[in-house]
Amino acid sequence: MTQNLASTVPSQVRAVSGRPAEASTRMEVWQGLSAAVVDAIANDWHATDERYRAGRMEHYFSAEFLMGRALLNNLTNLGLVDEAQKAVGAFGHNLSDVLEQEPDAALGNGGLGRLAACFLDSCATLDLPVNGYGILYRYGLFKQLFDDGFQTEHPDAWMEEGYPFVIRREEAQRIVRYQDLTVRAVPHDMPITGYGTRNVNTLRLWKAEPMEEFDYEAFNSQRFTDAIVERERTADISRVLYPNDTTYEGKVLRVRQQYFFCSASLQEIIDTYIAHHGEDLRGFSTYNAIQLNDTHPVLAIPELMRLLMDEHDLGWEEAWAEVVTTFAYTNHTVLAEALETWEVSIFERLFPRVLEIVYEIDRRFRQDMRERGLDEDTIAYMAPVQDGVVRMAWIACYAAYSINGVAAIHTEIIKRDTLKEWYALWPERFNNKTNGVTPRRWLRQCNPRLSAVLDDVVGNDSWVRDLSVLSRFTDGVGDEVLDRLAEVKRANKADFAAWVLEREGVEIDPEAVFDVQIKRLHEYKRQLLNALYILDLYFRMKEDPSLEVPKRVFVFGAKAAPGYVRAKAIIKLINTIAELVNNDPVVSRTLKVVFIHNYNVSPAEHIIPAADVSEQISMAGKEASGTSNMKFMMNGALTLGTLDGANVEILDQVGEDNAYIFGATEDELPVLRETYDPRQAYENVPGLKRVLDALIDGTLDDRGTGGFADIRRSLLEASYESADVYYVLGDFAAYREAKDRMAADYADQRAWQRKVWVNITGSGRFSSDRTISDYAHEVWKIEPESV
Ligand code: NBY
Repeated sequence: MTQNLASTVPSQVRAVSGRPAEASTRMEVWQGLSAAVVDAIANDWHATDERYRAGRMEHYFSAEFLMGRALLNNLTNLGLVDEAQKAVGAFGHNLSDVLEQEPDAALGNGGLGRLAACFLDSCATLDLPVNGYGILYRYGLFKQLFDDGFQTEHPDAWMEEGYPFVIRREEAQRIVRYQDLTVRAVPHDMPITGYGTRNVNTLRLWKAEPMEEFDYEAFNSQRFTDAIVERERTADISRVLYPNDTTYEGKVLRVRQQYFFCSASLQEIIDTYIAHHGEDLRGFSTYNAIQLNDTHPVLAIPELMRLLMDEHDLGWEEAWAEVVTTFAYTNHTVLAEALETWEVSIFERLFPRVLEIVYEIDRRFRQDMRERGLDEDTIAYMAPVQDGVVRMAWIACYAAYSINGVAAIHTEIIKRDTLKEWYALWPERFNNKTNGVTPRRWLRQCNPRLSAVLDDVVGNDSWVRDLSVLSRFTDGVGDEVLDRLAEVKRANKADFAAWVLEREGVEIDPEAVFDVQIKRLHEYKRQLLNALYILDLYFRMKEDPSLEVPKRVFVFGAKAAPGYVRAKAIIKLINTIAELVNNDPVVSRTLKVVFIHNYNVSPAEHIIPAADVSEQISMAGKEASGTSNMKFMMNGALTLGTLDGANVEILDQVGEDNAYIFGATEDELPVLRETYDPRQAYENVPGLKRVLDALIDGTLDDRGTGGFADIRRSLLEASYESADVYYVLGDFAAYREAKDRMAADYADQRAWQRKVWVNITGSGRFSSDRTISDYAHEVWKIEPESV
């Protein structure tokens, strides 16, 4: 860095606003400061790119990157926070107000998209030659508002006011051809800085644009509207992120999106290969590995076959030899409804050549399997194409050299159930890579107070690049450190309370236990279990006003997929319970319920540092990993959870005394299910009848939508096999016991802070740096390259 921000920021702000810095708006200051940051890293960014392209690289293909805000993250990584504060202070602005101007880049739904973003941060910090590839959605995940407690969705035009952290690379555009449409793919690059390194990696997001600025013929022949319509068809491709986080939808536009970014990215990777290693592409996989983030980019498999054969003269065998040594596949779910399949007719219409290649993969697969002696039923089950449907996960399993789950228990489940036929054939391809989260954003940046304590305890900030150093300090810290932890949490809770008051208009007491569940709304995640607990507690307090209940604040944040009717009814239910509790003159002195609207990355940065209790209560076996559980742990919240996903490994780290684990386990559930009768739970489990009846007796008003009755029916009155699929009533008693006990334990602050410290210092394993270095060594076979 040649110049400091004090000298570059005012001129960048002036260039944005056309006014003196002093007269510029906060938004203009955000723009100018951001531009100054890009200016500061430009040379290193270019040097990193040149260096990486010459050697072996890993390319992370993902339809989603849930990046959140960029400016503070970059300032933190570059060690420029204080300098930036002074630079904007010099003309009368306050850095934290400026930072609040920034829109979130919400180009993802939830965990899968945020994982991709954490991975990029770790790759840059570890100097690893890894680029991300995805789509520059004009509209990110919808903005959520509540109208009378009902979710409404609104467009998120996140770049419309200008966004300095994406740089258009006109010169690097590619052409993507569909049977019915040819488009330009224009790359837009985001710099990915690391902590304590000069390397700057790249996230390349492709935008679809029409081949010609105007279709002059159409305009001239007075078919003006036809010409416009054609332009819009192209722009449609990168217009909007699909807001489903589990159920897949066979939409033509979605498969167009997937092919769009896969084809453009592969073309670029091939061109880079040729520039450095010549025209003979038989060495492609020597220099390139591609990680497929779930099945969304699996079209890259037949597309790479097509490019190698049709455009670069390889034969089938030669091309396939490269493909099966290039791709690695990550599975993120065991839910059947999430497995992507596409009707053959869609492929026929969009890319017949790709379909032809898929059929040939299918033909060779069947032949291969017959030679191995598999029976016809198994072959039909595993085949890439069957009954007019292309199955993306099966193509991935057949072609990928590595198949991984995202937590130990999840990997065992995919080996045992979801992908068992593939595991039987190629056990060596299967491996586990337990997820992680970046300690830069999720600790250093969002929790400066706790970071200061860690700096003092460790003696330096080395923990930011190697979180595992904290484990050396688990034992042997004195009470003064525990007292400081308590002070930090209190201060964070006070900040959060002010933020909640301003944003949601609800007053909460920092003395209360802050109990938080933030994640996409899904029945398997069981926000309903939490809601029923709160309602039951409310009734217990009404029934017995002398009951001793610790002060509590229940915090929710969750978006529901717009078409997921029951999930939306659960949101309305929680908001209705919040109203009941918060407006009760007596109960509201002890309990408060807050539903944070429009939950996203930047709200998470306010919420997590203030949490005492981390709700991770999915039905065992359903949550592949979870990643907020890790963020909470790092920030000193204790887990209230089932033995699911990465909770299992958190428990391994901290021990039973330092987490609150309850409920049926994954191996118990099939047995329990055989005799499970939710009606019996309803009749016999204390409190359940009362809360379930409140859904239909007028206590809670769903405004005539029938949503609450449907929720009740889903638990009790559906057909015998499908009632309470997620075992909400089955786990209710255990949950209530654990949650009551946890709140009571909070009173002994010394013992509580001791548990908190064990969690913080035991969180090293859940840094995405650990995850990424495992991928780098075991799957990608890449080494650090420092500029
Ligand atoms: O991936 C999540 C898992 O539920 C969570 O347990 C895990 O920690 C996380 C990272 O591995 N999955 C997830 O977020 N999935 C999606 O967001 C998603 C998005 C789109 C579609 C399916 C799932 N889709 O079919 O379009």
